[in-house]
Amino acid sequence: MKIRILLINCFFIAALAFMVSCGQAGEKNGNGALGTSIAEKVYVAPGERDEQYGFLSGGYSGNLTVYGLPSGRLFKEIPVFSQFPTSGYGYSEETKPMLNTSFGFIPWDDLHHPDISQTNGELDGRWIFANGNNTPRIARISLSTFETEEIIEVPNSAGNHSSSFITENTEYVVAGTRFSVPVPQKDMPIKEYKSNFKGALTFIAVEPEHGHMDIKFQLLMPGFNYDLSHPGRGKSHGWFFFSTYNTEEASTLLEVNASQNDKDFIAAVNWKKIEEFVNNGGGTKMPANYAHNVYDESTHTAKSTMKTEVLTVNPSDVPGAIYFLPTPKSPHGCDVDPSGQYIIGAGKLSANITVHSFDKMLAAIEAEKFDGDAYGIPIINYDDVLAGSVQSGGLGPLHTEFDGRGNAYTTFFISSEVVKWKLGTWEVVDRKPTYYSVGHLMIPGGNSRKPHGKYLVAMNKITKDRYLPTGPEMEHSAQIYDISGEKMELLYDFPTHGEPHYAAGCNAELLVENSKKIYRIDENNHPYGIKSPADARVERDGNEVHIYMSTIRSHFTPDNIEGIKVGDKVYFHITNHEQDFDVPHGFSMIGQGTSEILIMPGQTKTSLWEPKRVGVWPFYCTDFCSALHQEMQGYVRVSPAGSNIELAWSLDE
Ligand SMILES: [Cu+2]
Repeated sequence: MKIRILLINCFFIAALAFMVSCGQAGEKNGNGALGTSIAEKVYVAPGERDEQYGFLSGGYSGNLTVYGLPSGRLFKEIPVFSQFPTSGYGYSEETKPMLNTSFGFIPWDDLHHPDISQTNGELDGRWIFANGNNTPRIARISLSTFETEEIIEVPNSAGNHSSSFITENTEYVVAGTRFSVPVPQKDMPIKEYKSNFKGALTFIAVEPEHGHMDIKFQLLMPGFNYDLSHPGRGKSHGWFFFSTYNTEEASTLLEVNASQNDKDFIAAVNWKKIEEFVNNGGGTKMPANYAHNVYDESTHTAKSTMKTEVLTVNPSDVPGAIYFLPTPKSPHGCDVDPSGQYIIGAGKLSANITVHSFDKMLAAIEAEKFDGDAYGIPIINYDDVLAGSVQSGGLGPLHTEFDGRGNAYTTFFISSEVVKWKLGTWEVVDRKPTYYSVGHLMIPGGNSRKPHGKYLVAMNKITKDRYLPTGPEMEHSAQIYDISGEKMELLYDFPTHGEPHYAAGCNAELLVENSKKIYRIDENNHPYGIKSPADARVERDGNEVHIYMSTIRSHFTPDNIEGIKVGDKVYFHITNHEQDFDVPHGFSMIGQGTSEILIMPGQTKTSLWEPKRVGVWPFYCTDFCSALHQEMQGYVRVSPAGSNIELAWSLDE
């Protein structure tokens, strides 16, 4: 019996070896990672680092995710518009004000398009901006701390979609409305949408030194839907381009009713001209109500201020500043090539890609050759602005990025592919399938004068059959392609969070050097921070108790607190006294109606606890910080509301 099994096993092993070797020989001639050196191109060996950072929007997660390229390894999730239990963002007292809006505390949004700050049209790696669609907001995230530093709400806007793209010296970040709405908002019949609703295109000035944002002006455009936008660059610097759909101004069943016109428009906005008009006292101040939230790195605390006014500009008050470029058919993506000459409009119901010429646009304006107007805004003749059309052979073009070598890459949602074509000749030179239904794509630096044309990341909406199933829901998927050669090569797949839209990427060396490793204790100006564990104490102010607490491996100071009463509001102000890279401590309290918090070295964070029951309740460190992390704990004694137990605290008593 044993011999028979052995023989059978030998036979199977021999057969298997034969099949495997056949398979490998076959693969060598075909595609697939094992047949070529593709795997090596994304393999980052243990201890080695990726070449580039990729920042992918998290869509309805409200967050931004940081990946390494080419490995596709997830490094961090940066909370922006959503509360995030992993770090306590939006739960700690210091960060709650970041999520304040004119509608109150809104701990969620739909983050779509990140864009890295630029100087002279090149990525400078200082900040990354991102938009919240739902409750219109623009955020600025520091690329030294990888934390959200500022959020400004955008009034008179809805569905903040053609955002947050920036001009080539980060003069402005724009926030274009997707939905037109009554401005100011009022109670009116929806049927009267046409000619009564307005589309606000908001230009937010960015202060050059600290990046602080301030709404400079809002253009009140006709009531179309403003979909995507990109800044002019090089020769077209000073202009901004916005794609529109629903120039029909339909208010119902847009799926049908917004597809009636053969062409919608790309709106070309000369923002320098409007800026000049505004600087000379032009525009109308309008009452508004919007939040401006700023995080101060010295006090580790955010402050929310409500603003009450916004400067609006009626396009007809600045003649010569805005033109419409007719673009077939319900254009979605609106992209500008690295030279600033070509404005690419991808009609999502079109098979071809429309390319407008900036020079031809200027010539038509000069010659005043217009094909009528829309609400007083001149429409340039389609043929007078058209540079060319890419006969793509694909279906559903959406977005275009560039490699800096004269090539453009456009995603096709319906035919699920990336198509590479040549700027100027419009000829298709390559096409590769995506798996499946690709939306945005990103080439690091692709939205600048100097793309790093080595990798392309496609962000796909549907993942089915690419990964192990995880129930009805699967994460979306990114795919990385090598675009350094004439033909694109698919290298790797990796799952993404939420519904990723646009992404931004840059070379790692741009950020690594300025990356913050600790917060210096001597620069900690948090009003409740303490410079040393010797300053730890507990103070009562009515029913508020403030605990000035220190953490250092592997204990809290104090670790035992008595004299807390039911009904108190207990603020744990915790300073992490470590001055060593990557040693956060956590804090969590039993029965706390909020998230734990994570405190970085040298940082102070505050967690609020409202004890509801008498007893002795433990707290502990949530982040594994040392071999004795498990011993990092303490107790709070809670007495009845009226009790006269004195406040007391101790360590090692
Ligand atoms: Cu710890």
